Amino acid sequence: MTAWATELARPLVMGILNVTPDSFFDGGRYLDHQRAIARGRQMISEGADIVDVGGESTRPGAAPVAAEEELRRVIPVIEALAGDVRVSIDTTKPAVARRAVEAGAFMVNDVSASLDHVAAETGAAFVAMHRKGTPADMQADPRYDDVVAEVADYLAACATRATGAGVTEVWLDPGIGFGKTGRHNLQLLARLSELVELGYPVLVGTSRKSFLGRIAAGTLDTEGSPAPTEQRYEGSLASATVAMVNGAAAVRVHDVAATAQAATLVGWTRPAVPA
Ligand code: HH2
Repeated sequence: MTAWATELARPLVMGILNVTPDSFFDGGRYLDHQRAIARGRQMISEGADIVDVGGESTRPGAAPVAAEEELRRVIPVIEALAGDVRVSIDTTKPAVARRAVEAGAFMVNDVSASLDHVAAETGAAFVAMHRKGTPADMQADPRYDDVVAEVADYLAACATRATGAGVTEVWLDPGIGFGKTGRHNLQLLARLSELVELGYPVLVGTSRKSFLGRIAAGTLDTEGSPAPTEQRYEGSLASATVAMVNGAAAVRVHDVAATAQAATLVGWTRPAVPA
């Protein structure tokens, strides 16, 4: 387990900063570098422990972005923020991960779980996330015999490969919404301890995702439309809290201030807290 993350009294809050035109919640808001940097600074003041900078949306059906464009989006933002907060780079491209670490990122957050060699080379921490399929097809009828067991097996193999490659700080992420139905996401949250027991810090990202819109609209098991992202705040906070209570070492969120309060509360209500 990672010393700096586990010594802290509370789970960590990773603030999401998408420097993209098309991310499903904050797309277009922070495409301008000055706005992105200002939002990063705001998240720091709201209690973010990590700011996760991304230059390519992973939402279902998102258009791929060339490495040059992704670099143009993220590098100035990382350079501006890395002196003040731990910055992670949310990418699946080796060249972007490398340049981001040079620019000050301490962690490679990789939804494809394939950049362990870059993390090893650069000395960065590494998040391996589970996903089934690609953004183009991942939500087309995903099926598992036992989603938690499959995700745990996959992440255990990723961790073994990453440590074997020389990564010194490995994090695991169940990949909420990446090739999973609403029921799959809920099972992963309910049985998160089975992932925590693998012995690596676990990161969970539920923020504003569509299963929360389904819960808000009462359509979890139906064909009805999910409630829009603006109506998923309560579910985001509640699901992040469930994840933290069930052992997540960090949660990846858009709503930093509220989640930081929840994280503090979770930290102070852990059994080991002295009277
Ligand atoms: N979710 C998204 C992106 N990156 N990384 C990790 N480790 N875990 C996640 O659950 C995760 C992630 C998708 O959310 P977002 O960045 O808000 O949207 P988009 O991909 O449209 O930019």
